[in-house]
Amino acid sequence: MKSTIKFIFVLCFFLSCKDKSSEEKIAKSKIKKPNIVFIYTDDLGYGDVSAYGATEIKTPAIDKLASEGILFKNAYATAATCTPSRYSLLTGNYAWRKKGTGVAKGDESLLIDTKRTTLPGVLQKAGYLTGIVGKWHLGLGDENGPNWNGKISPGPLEIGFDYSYLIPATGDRVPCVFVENHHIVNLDPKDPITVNYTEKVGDWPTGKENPELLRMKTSQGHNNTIVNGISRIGYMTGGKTALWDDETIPMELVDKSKKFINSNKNQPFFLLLSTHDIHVPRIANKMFQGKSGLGPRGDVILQLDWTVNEIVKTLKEQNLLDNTIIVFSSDNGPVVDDGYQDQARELLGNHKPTAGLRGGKYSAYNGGTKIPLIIRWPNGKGKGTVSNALVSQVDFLSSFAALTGIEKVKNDVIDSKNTLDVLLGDNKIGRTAIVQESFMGPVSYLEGDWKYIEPLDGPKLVPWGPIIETGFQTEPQLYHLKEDINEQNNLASKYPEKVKDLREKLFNIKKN
Ligand code: NG6
Ligand code: CA
Repeated sequence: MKSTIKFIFVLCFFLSCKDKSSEEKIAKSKIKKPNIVFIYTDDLGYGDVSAYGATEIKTPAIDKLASEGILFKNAYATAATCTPSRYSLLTGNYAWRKKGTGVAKGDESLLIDTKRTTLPGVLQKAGYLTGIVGKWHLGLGDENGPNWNGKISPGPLEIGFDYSYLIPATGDRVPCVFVENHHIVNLDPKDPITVNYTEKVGDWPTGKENPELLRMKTSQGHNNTIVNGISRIGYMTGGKTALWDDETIPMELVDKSKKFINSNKNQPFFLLLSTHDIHVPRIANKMFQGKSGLGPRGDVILQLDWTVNEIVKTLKEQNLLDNTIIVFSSDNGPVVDDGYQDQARELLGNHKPTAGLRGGKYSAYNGGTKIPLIIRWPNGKGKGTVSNALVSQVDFLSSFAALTGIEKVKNDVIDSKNTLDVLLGDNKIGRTAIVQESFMGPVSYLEGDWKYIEPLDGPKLVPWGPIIETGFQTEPQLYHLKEDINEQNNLASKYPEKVKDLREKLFNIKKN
Protein backbone atom coordinates (compact mmCIF):
# COMPACT_ATOMS: atom_id res chain seq x y z
CA MET A 1 0.00 0.00 0.00
CA LYS A 2 2.74 2.36 1.02
CA SER A 3 4.63 1.78 -2.19
CA THR A 4 1.48 2.23 -4.31
CA ILE A 5 0.96 5.61 -2.73
CA LYS A 6 4.57 6.46 -3.38
CA PHE A 7 4.26 5.49 -7.03
CA ILE A 8 1.09 7.49 -7.53
CA PHE A 9 2.74 10.38 -5.76
CA VAL A 10 5.67 10.17 -8.14
CA LEU A 11 3.38 10.10 -11.15
CA CYS A 12 1.32 12.98 -9.83
CA PHE A 13 4.51 14.86 -9.22
CA PHE A 14 5.60 14.44 -12.83
CA LEU A 15 2.20 15.27 -14.17
CA SER A 16 1.66 18.32 -12.02
CA CYS A 17 4.89 20.06 -12.97
CA LYS A 18 3.26 22.32 -15.51
CA ASP A 19 5.26 25.51 -15.06
CA LYS A 20 8.09 26.57 -17.32
CA SER A 21 10.88 25.24 -15.20
CA SER A 22 9.31 21.81 -14.78
CA GLU A 23 12.11 20.01 -16.61
CA GLU A 24 14.75 21.52 -14.39
CA LYS A 25 12.61 20.92 -11.33
CA ILE A 26 12.31 17.27 -12.13
CA ALA A 27 15.94 17.02 -13.11
CA LYS A 28 16.90 18.39 -9.73
CA SER A 29 14.32 16.45 -7.77
CA LYS A 30 15.43 13.61 -5.58
CA ILE A 31 12.59 11.36 -6.72
CA LYS A 32 13.85 8.57 -8.91
CA LYS A 33 12.01 8.44 -12.18
CA PRO A 34 10.64 5.05 -13.23
CA ASN A 35 12.80 3.03 -15.59
CA ILE A 36 11.20 1.98 -18.85
CA VAL A 37 11.80 -1.39 -20.47
CA PHE A 38 10.04 -1.66 -23.82
CA ILE A 39 10.01 -5.18 -25.24
CA TYR A 40 9.22 -4.76 -28.92
CA THR A 41 8.66 -8.09 -30.64
CA ASP A 42 8.66 -8.84 -34.32
CA ASP A 43 5.62 -10.16 -36.24
CA LEU A 44 3.84 -11.41 -33.12
CA GLY A 45 0.12 -11.62 -33.77
CA TYR A 46 -2.89 -10.59 -31.74
CA GLY A 47 -3.73 -14.27 -31.30
CA ASP A 48 -0.21 -15.58 -30.62
CA VAL A 49 -0.24 -15.08 -26.86
CA SER A 50 -2.33 -17.02 -24.37
CA ALA A 51 -3.22 -13.81 -22.51
CA TYR A 52 -4.97 -12.81 -25.75
CA GLY A 53 -6.83 -16.09 -25.97
CA ALA A 54 -4.40 -18.44 -27.73
CA THR A 55 -5.20 -21.98 -26.65
CA GLU A 56 -2.65 -24.02 -28.61
CA ILE A 57 0.37 -22.32 -27.09
CA LYS A 58 1.18 -21.10 -23.60
CA THR A 59 3.09 -17.90 -22.90
CA PRO A 60 3.25 -17.78 -19.09
CA ALA A 61 5.77 -14.96 -18.74
CA ILE A 62 3.86 -12.65 -21.09
CA ASP A 63 0.60 -13.65 -19.42
CA LYS A 64 2.10 -12.77 -16.04
CA LEU A 65 2.87 -9.27 -17.30
CA ALA A 66 -0.80 -9.01 -18.24
CA SER A 67 -2.04 -10.30 -14.90
CA GLU A 68 0.19 -7.76 -13.15
CA GLY A 69 -0.52 -4.97 -15.57
CA ILE A 70 -2.98 -3.72 -18.17
CA LEU A 71 -3.84 -5.69 -21.28
CA PHE A 72 -4.90 -3.46 -24.18
CA LYS A 73 -7.41 -5.06 -26.51
CA ASN A 74 -7.61 -2.28 -29.04
CA ALA A 75 -4.00 -1.28 -29.68
CA TYR A 76 -2.33 -0.72 -33.02
CA ALA A 77 1.08 -0.47 -34.58
CA THR A 78 1.06 2.32 -37.14
CA ALA A 79 2.02 0.01 -40.00
CA ALA A 80 1.75 -3.58 -41.13
CA THR A 81 5.51 -3.91 -41.61
CA CYS A 82 8.52 -3.34 -39.46
CA THR A 83 10.41 -0.29 -40.71
CA PRO A 84 7.49 2.17 -40.74
CA SER A 85 6.16 0.95 -37.38
CA ARG A 86 9.55 1.44 -35.77
CA TYR A 87 9.97 4.80 -37.45
CA SER A 88 6.67 5.93 -35.89
CA LEU A 89 7.48 4.57 -32.46
CA LEU A 90 10.79 6.42 -32.39
CA THR A 91 9.79 9.71 -34.07
CA GLY A 92 6.17 10.14 -33.03
CA ASN A 93 5.17 10.56 -36.65
CA TYR A 94 3.41 8.34 -39.15
CA ALA A 95 6.14 6.98 -41.38
CA TRP A 96 4.28 7.65 -44.63
CA ARG A 97 5.03 11.34 -44.08
CA LYS A 98 8.58 10.53 -45.15
CA LYS A 99 9.38 8.87 -48.47
CA GLY A 100 11.40 5.67 -48.47
CA THR A 101 10.27 4.34 -45.10
CA GLY A 102 8.87 1.04 -46.40
CA VAL A 103 10.67 -2.24 -45.51
CA ALA A 104 14.35 -1.17 -45.51
CA LYS A 105 17.14 -2.97 -47.31
CA GLY A 106 19.97 -4.29 -45.17
CA ASP A 107 22.35 -1.60 -46.39
CA GLU A 108 19.94 1.34 -46.22
CA SER A 109 21.12 4.74 -44.93
CA LEU A 110 19.74 5.93 -41.59
CA LEU A 111 16.09 6.79 -42.19
CA ILE A 112 15.63 9.04 -39.16
CA ASP A 113 16.90 12.59 -39.53
CA THR A 114 19.40 13.15 -36.71
CA LYS A 115 17.90 16.59 -36.03
CA ARG A 116 14.50 15.11 -35.31
CA THR A 117 12.83 14.76 -31.95
CA THR A 118 12.92 11.09 -30.98
CA LEU A 119 11.60 8.97 -28.14
CA PRO A 120 15.08 8.13 -26.81
CA GLY A 121 16.18 11.74 -27.31
CA VAL A 122 13.27 13.00 -25.23
CA LEU A 123 14.05 10.52 -22.48
CA GLN A 124 17.74 11.47 -22.59
CA LYS A 125 16.65 15.05 -22.00
CA ALA A 126 14.60 13.89 -19.05
CA GLY A 127 17.74 12.40 -17.52
CA TYR A 128 17.49 8.82 -18.72
CA LEU A 129 20.28 6.57 -19.87
CA THR A 130 18.94 5.08 -23.10
CA GLY A 131 19.77 1.84 -24.85
CA ILE A 132 18.55 -0.32 -27.71
CA VAL A 133 19.31 -4.02 -27.97
CA GLY A 134 18.14 -6.10 -30.94
CA LYS A 135 16.54 -5.51 -34.29
CA TRP A 136 17.01 -2.06 -35.81
CA HIS A 137 15.87 -2.10 -39.47
CA LEU A 138 15.89 1.69 -39.80
CA GLY A 139 19.08 2.01 -41.85
CA LEU A 140 22.56 3.03 -40.78
CA GLY A 141 25.15 5.47 -42.02
CA ASP A 142 25.03 8.58 -44.21
CA GLU A 143 23.69 8.80 -47.75
CA ASN A 144 26.33 6.27 -48.86
CA GLY A 145 24.97 3.67 -46.46
CA PRO A 146 26.85 1.92 -43.65
CA ASN A 147 30.63 1.81 -43.62
CA TRP A 148 30.73 -1.80 -42.44
CA ASN A 149 34.49 -1.97 -41.95
CA GLY A 150 34.86 1.33 -40.17
CA LYS A 151 32.75 3.62 -38.04
CA ILE A 152 29.07 2.97 -38.74
CA SER A 153 27.44 6.33 -38.21
CA PRO A 154 24.96 7.97 -37.97
CA GLY A 155 22.76 5.41 -36.27
CA PRO A 156 21.00 4.99 -32.93
CA LEU A 157 23.69 6.91 -31.03
CA GLU A 158 23.03 9.95 -33.20
CA ILE A 159 19.28 9.93 -32.57
CA GLY A 160 19.21 9.71 -28.79
CA PHE A 161 20.47 6.32 -27.68
CA ASP A 162 23.48 6.13 -25.35
CA TYR A 163 24.08 2.48 -26.14
CA SER A 164 23.18 0.16 -29.00
CA TYR A 165 23.67 -3.51 -29.78
CA LEU A 166 21.99 -4.25 -33.06
CA ILE A 167 20.87 -6.73 -35.59
CA PRO A 168 21.32 -4.08 -38.30
CA ALA A 169 18.24 -5.03 -40.36
CA THR A 170 16.56 -8.45 -39.99
CA GLY A 171 17.71 -12.02 -39.47
CA ASP A 172 16.95 -12.79 -43.10
CA ARG A 173 18.98 -9.88 -44.46
CA VAL A 174 22.76 -9.65 -44.72
CA PRO A 175 25.09 -8.79 -43.08
CA CYS A 176 24.55 -11.44 -40.39
CA VAL A 177 26.55 -9.62 -37.74
CA PHE A 178 25.92 -7.58 -34.62
CA VAL A 179 26.78 -3.89 -34.50
CA GLU A 180 27.68 -2.52 -31.09
CA ASN A 181 27.57 1.26 -30.97
CA HIS A 182 29.57 2.26 -34.06
CA HIS A 183 31.26 -1.01 -34.98
CA ILE A 184 30.66 -4.58 -36.05
CA VAL A 185 31.35 -6.92 -33.15
CA ASN A 186 34.34 -9.30 -33.56
CA LEU A 187 35.24 -8.13 -37.04
CA ASP A 188 38.76 -9.14 -38.07
CA PRO A 189 40.27 -6.25 -40.07
CA LYS A 190 42.16 -8.82 -42.14
CA ASP A 191 38.83 -10.23 -43.31
CA PRO A 192 36.80 -7.18 -44.24
CA ILE A 193 33.13 -7.51 -44.94
CA THR A 194 31.43 -6.68 -48.25
CA VAL A 195 27.68 -6.35 -48.63
CA ASN A 196 25.74 -5.88 -51.83
CA TYR A 197 22.00 -5.79 -52.48
CA THR A 198 22.14 -5.83 -56.26
CA GLU A 199 24.78 -8.35 -57.28
CA LYS A 200 26.74 -11.24 -55.91
CA VAL A 201 30.00 -10.43 -54.16
CA GLY A 202 32.70 -12.96 -53.24
CA ASP A 203 32.41 -16.70 -53.65
CA TRP A 204 30.16 -17.80 -50.81
CA PRO A 205 27.42 -20.09 -52.09
CA THR A 206 23.92 -18.79 -52.61
CA GLY A 207 20.57 -20.47 -52.06
CA LYS A 208 19.83 -20.15 -55.74
CA GLU A 209 23.00 -21.88 -56.93
CA ASN A 210 23.38 -24.41 -54.13
CA PRO A 211 20.00 -25.26 -52.60
CA GLU A 212 21.44 -28.63 -51.48
CA LEU A 213 23.51 -26.77 -48.87
CA LEU A 214 20.45 -25.35 -47.09
CA ARG A 215 19.24 -26.62 -43.74
CA MET A 216 15.96 -24.78 -44.24
CA LYS A 217 14.64 -24.41 -47.74
CA THR A 218 13.02 -21.20 -48.92
CA SER A 219 9.48 -20.68 -50.11
CA GLN A 220 9.72 -17.08 -51.37
CA GLY A 221 12.86 -15.14 -52.30
CA HIS A 222 15.62 -15.45 -49.71
CA ASN A 223 17.92 -17.18 -52.20
CA ASN A 224 21.05 -15.03 -51.98
CA THR A 225 24.11 -15.64 -49.76
CA ILE A 226 24.03 -18.68 -47.50
CA VAL A 227 25.14 -17.97 -43.94
CA ASN A 228 24.94 -20.79 -41.33
CA GLY A 229 23.08 -22.99 -43.81
CA ILE A 230 20.35 -20.40 -44.35
CA SER A 231 20.12 -18.32 -47.49
CA ARG A 232 19.28 -14.67 -46.95
CA ILE A 233 18.20 -11.54 -48.78
CA GLY A 234 21.30 -9.77 -50.14
CA TYR A 235 24.86 -10.85 -50.79
CA MET A 236 27.80 -10.75 -48.43
CA THR A 237 31.31 -12.05 -48.09
CA GLY A 238 34.06 -11.67 -45.46
CA GLY A 239 33.68 -10.96 -41.75
CA LYS A 240 33.71 -14.69 -40.86
CA THR A 241 34.64 -14.12 -37.21
CA ALA A 242 31.77 -11.67 -36.80
CA LEU A 243 28.91 -13.86 -38.08
CA TRP A 244 26.14 -14.44 -35.60
CA ASP A 245 24.84 -17.87 -34.67
CA ASP A 246 21.09 -17.85 -35.35
CA GLU A 247 20.41 -20.28 -32.54
CA THR A 248 21.84 -18.04 -29.85
CA ILE A 249 20.61 -14.62 -31.00
CA PRO A 250 17.99 -14.39 -28.20
CA MET A 251 20.58 -15.37 -25.56
CA GLU A 252 22.93 -12.72 -26.89
CA LEU A 253 20.19 -10.08 -26.76
CA VAL A 254 19.14 -11.08 -23.26
CA ASP A 255 22.78 -11.01 -22.11
CA LYS A 256 23.33 -7.51 -23.49
CA SER A 257 20.03 -6.33 -22.00
CA LYS A 258 20.98 -7.69 -18.59
CA LYS A 259 24.33 -5.94 -18.76
CA PHE A 260 22.63 -2.69 -19.71
CA ILE A 261 20.16 -2.98 -16.83
CA ASN A 262 22.79 -4.02 -14.30
CA SER A 263 25.22 -1.27 -15.16
CA ASN A 264 22.59 1.47 -15.14
CA LYS A 265 20.52 0.42 -12.17
CA ASN A 266 21.42 3.50 -10.16
CA GLN A 267 19.91 5.95 -12.58
CA PRO A 268 16.73 6.06 -14.63
CA PHE A 269 17.11 4.04 -17.82
CA PHE A 270 15.17 3.30 -20.95
CA LEU A 271 15.82 -0.02 -22.65
CA LEU A 272 14.26 -0.83 -25.98
CA LEU A 273 14.67 -4.58 -26.31
CA SER A 274 13.76 -5.26 -29.87
CA THR A 275 13.60 -9.04 -30.14
CA HIS A 276 14.01 -10.83 -33.42
CA ASP A 277 11.49 -13.51 -32.46
CA ILE A 278 9.22 -14.36 -34.16
CA HIS A 279 10.46 -13.07 -37.52
CA VAL A 280 11.93 -15.42 -40.14
CA PRO A 281 14.21 -17.30 -40.29
CA ARG A 282 12.71 -19.03 -37.28
CA ILE A 283 15.64 -20.97 -35.88
CA ALA A 284 14.87 -21.74 -32.27
CA ASN A 285 17.55 -22.53 -29.75
CA LYS A 286 17.88 -26.21 -28.80
CA MET A 287 16.06 -25.42 -25.55
CA PHE A 288 12.88 -24.75 -27.54
CA GLN A 289 13.19 -26.89 -30.67
CA GLY A 290 10.13 -29.10 -31.04
CA LYS A 291 8.67 -27.90 -27.75
CA SER A 292 5.56 -26.10 -28.99
CA GLY A 293 4.16 -28.78 -31.28
CA LEU A 294 3.51 -25.98 -33.79
CA GLY A 295 6.89 -26.18 -35.48
CA PRO A 296 9.58 -23.49 -35.47
CA ARG A 297 7.06 -20.62 -35.45
CA GLY A 298 5.55 -21.88 -32.20
CA ASP A 299 8.98 -22.74 -30.80
CA VAL A 300 10.20 -19.16 -31.24
CA ILE A 301 7.08 -17.88 -29.49
CA LEU A 302 8.17 -20.00 -26.50
CA GLN A 303 11.65 -18.54 -26.92
CA LEU A 304 10.19 -15.05 -26.85
CA ASP A 305 8.34 -15.90 -23.66
CA TRP A 306 11.64 -17.12 -22.19
CA THR A 307 13.19 -13.75 -23.11
CA VAL A 308 10.41 -11.90 -21.28
CA ASN A 309 10.90 -14.08 -18.23
CA GLU A 310 14.67 -13.46 -18.22
CA ILE A 311 14.18 -9.69 -18.34
CA VAL A 312 11.60 -9.66 -15.54
CA LYS A 313 13.86 -11.95 -13.48
CA THR A 314 16.78 -9.55 -13.93
CA LEU A 315 14.70 -6.56 -12.86
CA LYS A 316 13.53 -8.49 -9.82
CA GLU A 317 17.06 -9.56 -8.88
CA GLN A 318 18.18 -5.95 -9.08
CA ASN A 319 15.25 -4.80 -6.99
CA LEU A 320 14.01 -2.67 -9.86
CA LEU A 321 10.62 -4.19 -10.53
CA ASP A 322 8.85 -1.67 -8.30
CA ASN A 323 10.34 1.22 -10.20
CA THR A 324 10.19 -0.02 -13.78
CA ILE A 325 7.47 0.28 -16.39
CA ILE A 326 7.45 -2.76 -18.67
CA VAL A 327 5.81 -2.40 -22.07
CA PHE A 328 5.31 -5.43 -24.29
CA SER A 329 4.15 -5.10 -27.88
CA SER A 330 4.73 -6.12 -31.50
CA ASP A 331 5.72 -4.15 -34.61
CA ASN A 332 3.07 -5.59 -36.93
CA GLY A 333 0.62 -8.42 -37.35
CA PRO A 334 1.52 -12.06 -37.93
CA VAL A 335 2.48 -14.01 -41.03
CA VAL A 336 2.60 -17.79 -41.28
CA ASP A 337 4.80 -18.50 -44.31
CA ASP A 338 7.13 -15.53 -44.72
CA GLY A 339 9.63 -17.08 -47.08
CA TYR A 340 11.12 -20.24 -45.55
CA GLN A 341 9.76 -23.78 -45.53
CA ASP A 342 9.56 -23.98 -41.76
CA GLN A 343 6.26 -25.93 -41.65
CA ALA A 344 4.52 -22.99 -40.03
CA ARG A 345 1.46 -23.56 -42.16
CA GLU A 346 1.43 -27.36 -42.02
CA LEU A 347 1.72 -27.45 -38.23
CA LEU A 348 -0.60 -24.55 -37.47
CA GLY A 349 -3.47 -26.83 -36.40
CA ASN A 350 -6.06 -24.81 -34.49
CA HIS A 351 -3.70 -21.96 -33.68
CA LYS A 352 -4.91 -18.61 -35.03
CA PRO A 353 -2.08 -16.03 -35.15
CA THR A 354 -4.44 -13.11 -35.91
CA ALA A 355 -7.14 -14.46 -33.57
CA GLY A 356 -9.37 -14.49 -36.64
CA LEU A 357 -8.81 -10.87 -37.70
CA ARG A 358 -8.81 -10.41 -41.46
CA GLY A 359 -5.49 -10.10 -43.28
CA GLY A 360 -2.15 -10.24 -41.51
CA LYS A 361 1.30 -8.72 -41.77
CA TYR A 362 1.46 -6.38 -44.83
CA SER A 363 -2.33 -5.96 -44.93
CA ALA A 364 -4.66 -2.96 -44.74
CA TYR A 365 -7.06 -5.07 -42.69
CA ASN A 366 -6.74 -5.14 -38.92
CA GLY A 367 -4.70 -8.36 -39.02
CA GLY A 368 -1.83 -6.16 -40.22
CA THR A 369 -1.70 -3.65 -37.41
CA LYS A 370 -3.79 -4.74 -34.44
CA ILE A 371 -1.23 -6.08 -32.03
CA PRO A 372 -0.82 -7.22 -28.43
CA LEU A 373 0.05 -4.43 -25.98
CA ILE A 374 0.60 -5.02 -22.30
CA ILE A 375 1.87 -2.43 -19.85
CA ARG A 376 2.99 -3.45 -16.39
CA TRP A 377 3.12 -0.36 -14.23
CA PRO A 378 5.16 -0.42 -11.05
CA ASN A 379 3.36 -1.15 -7.82
CA GLY A 380 0.25 -2.62 -9.27
CA LYS A 381 -1.30 0.32 -11.08
CA GLY A 382 -4.17 -1.14 -13.14
CA LYS A 383 -3.16 -4.66 -12.10
CA GLY A 384 -4.96 -7.41 -14.01
CA THR A 385 -7.27 -5.07 -15.92
CA VAL A 386 -8.23 -5.00 -19.57
CA SER A 387 -8.57 -1.78 -21.52
CA ASN A 388 -10.65 -1.41 -24.67
CA ALA A 389 -9.38 2.10 -25.34
CA LEU A 390 -8.04 2.86 -28.80
CA VAL A 391 -4.26 3.07 -28.58
CA SER A 392 -1.56 3.77 -31.14
CA GLN A 393 2.15 3.13 -30.72
CA VAL A 394 2.82 6.55 -32.22
CA ASP A 395 1.75 8.07 -28.89
CA PHE A 396 4.49 6.61 -26.73
CA LEU A 397 6.80 9.53 -27.51
CA SER A 398 4.51 12.25 -26.20
CA SER A 399 3.12 10.11 -23.40
CA PHE A 400 6.54 9.19 -22.03
CA ALA A 401 7.63 12.79 -22.47
CA ALA A 402 4.74 13.84 -20.23
CA LEU A 403 5.44 11.05 -17.77
CA THR A 404 9.04 12.10 -17.35
CA GLY A 405 8.35 15.80 -17.06
CA ILE A 406 9.03 17.04 -20.58
CA GLU A 407 6.08 19.32 -20.89
CA LYS A 408 6.20 20.08 -24.56
CA VAL A 409 7.88 18.27 -27.41
CA LYS A 410 9.03 20.17 -30.49
CA ASN A 411 6.59 20.74 -33.32
CA ASP A 412 8.39 18.32 -35.64
CA VAL A 413 6.33 15.74 -33.73
CA ILE A 414 3.05 15.88 -35.64
CA ASP A 415 1.17 12.70 -34.83
CA SER A 416 2.16 11.65 -31.32
CA LYS A 417 -0.32 12.68 -28.63
CA ASN A 418 0.03 12.53 -24.89
CA THR A 419 -2.26 9.62 -24.02
CA LEU A 420 -0.69 8.84 -20.67
CA ASP A 421 -4.09 8.63 -18.97
CA VAL A 422 -5.04 5.93 -21.49
CA LEU A 423 -1.82 3.99 -20.97
CA LEU A 424 -2.38 4.19 -17.22
CA GLY A 425 -5.83 2.70 -17.70
CA ASP A 426 -7.65 5.82 -16.41
CA ASN A 427 -9.08 6.93 -19.73
CA LYS A 428 -11.19 4.15 -21.22
CA ILE A 429 -11.83 5.78 -24.60
CA GLY A 430 -8.40 6.54 -25.96
CA ARG A 431 -7.69 8.11 -29.32
CA THR A 432 -10.49 9.25 -31.54
CA ALA A 433 -8.80 7.99 -34.68
CA ILE A 434 -5.77 6.25 -36.12
CA VAL A 435 -4.26 5.78 -39.57
CA GLN A 436 -3.00 2.36 -40.61
CA GLU A 437 -0.30 1.84 -43.22
CA SER A 438 -0.21 -1.35 -45.26
CA PHE A 439 2.82 -2.43 -47.29
CA MET A 440 1.67 -0.08 -50.05
CA GLY A 441 1.06 3.31 -48.47
CA PRO A 442 -1.40 4.80 -45.97
CA VAL A 443 -4.78 3.43 -46.78
CA SER A 444 -6.92 2.98 -43.69
CA TYR A 445 -8.53 5.32 -41.24
CA LEU A 446 -10.16 4.07 -38.09
CA GLU A 447 -12.42 6.25 -36.00
CA GLY A 448 -14.47 4.86 -33.13
CA ASP A 449 -16.19 1.78 -34.47
CA TRP A 450 -15.77 2.73 -38.10
CA LYS A 451 -12.98 1.83 -40.44
CA TYR A 452 -12.47 3.27 -43.89
CA ILE A 453 -10.05 1.79 -46.42
CA GLU A 454 -9.08 4.00 -49.34
CA PRO A 455 -9.61 2.57 -52.80
CA LEU A 456 -6.39 1.27 -54.25
CA ASP A 457 -5.82 -0.51 -57.52
CA GLY A 458 -3.40 -3.09 -56.17
CA PRO A 459 -3.06 -6.85 -55.88
CA LYS A 460 -5.67 -8.71 -53.81
CA LEU A 461 -3.08 -11.00 -52.23
CA VAL A 462 0.43 -10.07 -51.09
CA PRO A 463 2.16 -10.70 -54.42
CA TRP A 464 5.26 -12.62 -53.32
CA GLY A 465 3.33 -15.44 -51.70
CA PRO A 466 2.52 -15.37 -47.96
CA ILE A 467 -1.22 -15.91 -48.81
CA ILE A 468 -2.45 -12.80 -47.03
CA GLU A 469 -5.19 -10.51 -48.28
CA THR A 470 -3.84 -7.01 -48.88
CA GLY A 471 -7.22 -5.33 -48.37
CA PHE A 472 -6.83 -3.41 -51.64
CA GLN A 473 -10.00 -2.86 -53.63
CA THR A 474 -10.78 -0.36 -56.35
CA GLU A 475 -13.93 0.66 -54.44
CA PRO A 476 -13.86 2.38 -51.03
CA GLN A 477 -14.42 0.07 -48.06
CA LEU A 478 -16.28 0.88 -44.88
CA TYR A 479 -16.62 -1.51 -41.96
CA HIS A 480 -18.39 -1.24 -38.65
CA LEU A 481 -15.88 -2.96 -36.39
CA LYS A 482 -18.17 -3.36 -33.41
CA GLU A 483 -20.57 -5.50 -35.41
CA ASP A 484 -18.07 -6.79 -37.92
CA ILE A 485 -14.68 -7.17 -36.27
CA ASN A 486 -13.39 -9.24 -39.19
CA GLU A 487 -14.15 -6.61 -41.84
CA GLN A 488 -16.38 -8.81 -43.99
CA ASN A 489 -19.36 -6.59 -44.68
CA ASN A 490 -18.48 -3.54 -46.79
CA LEU A 491 -21.01 -0.82 -45.92
CA ALA A 492 -19.57 1.89 -48.18
CA SER A 493 -22.48 1.97 -50.63
CA LYS A 494 -24.98 1.98 -47.75
CA TYR A 495 -23.38 4.93 -45.95
CA PRO A 496 -21.86 7.24 -48.59
CA GLU A 497 -21.93 10.22 -46.18
CA LYS A 498 -19.85 8.32 -43.65
CA VAL A 499 -17.36 7.39 -46.37
CA LYS A 500 -17.12 11.04 -47.40
CA ASP A 501 -16.64 12.17 -43.81
CA LEU A 502 -13.87 9.64 -43.06
CA ARG A 503 -12.17 10.21 -46.41
CA GLU A 504 -12.00 13.93 -45.70
CA LYS A 505 -10.63 13.39 -42.23
CA LEU A 506 -7.94 11.09 -43.59
CA PHE A 507 -7.16 13.64 -46.30
CA ASN A 508 -6.74 16.36 -43.67
CA ILE A 509 -4.41 14.23 -41.57
CA LYS A 510 -2.30 13.51 -44.64
CA LYS A 511 -2.10 17.23 -45.40
CA ASN A 512 -0.51 18.11 -42.03
C1 NG6 B 1 9.89 -9.29 -47.09
C2 NG6 B 1 10.50 -10.67 -46.90
C3 NG6 B 1 10.05 -11.18 -45.54
C4 NG6 B 1 10.41 -10.20 -44.44
C5 NG6 B 1 9.82 -8.84 -44.77
C6 NG6 B 1 10.18 -7.77 -43.78
C7 NG6 B 1 10.74 -11.90 -49.01
C8 NG6 B 1 10.11 -12.84 -49.99
N1 NG6 B 1 10.02 -11.58 -47.95
O1 NG6 B 1 10.33 -8.74 -48.28
O2 NG6 B 1 10.62 -12.43 -45.30
O3 NG6 B 1 11.79 -10.11 -44.31
O4 NG6 B 1 10.28 -8.41 -46.04
O5 NG6 B 1 9.61 -8.04 -42.56
O6 NG6 B 1 11.87 -11.48 -49.22
S1 NG6 B 1 9.58 -6.93 -41.44
O7 NG6 B 1 8.86 -7.50 -40.33
O8 NG6 B 1 10.97 -6.68 -41.11
O9 NG6 B 1 8.91 -5.79 -42.02
CA1 CA C 1 8.00 -7.10 -38.20
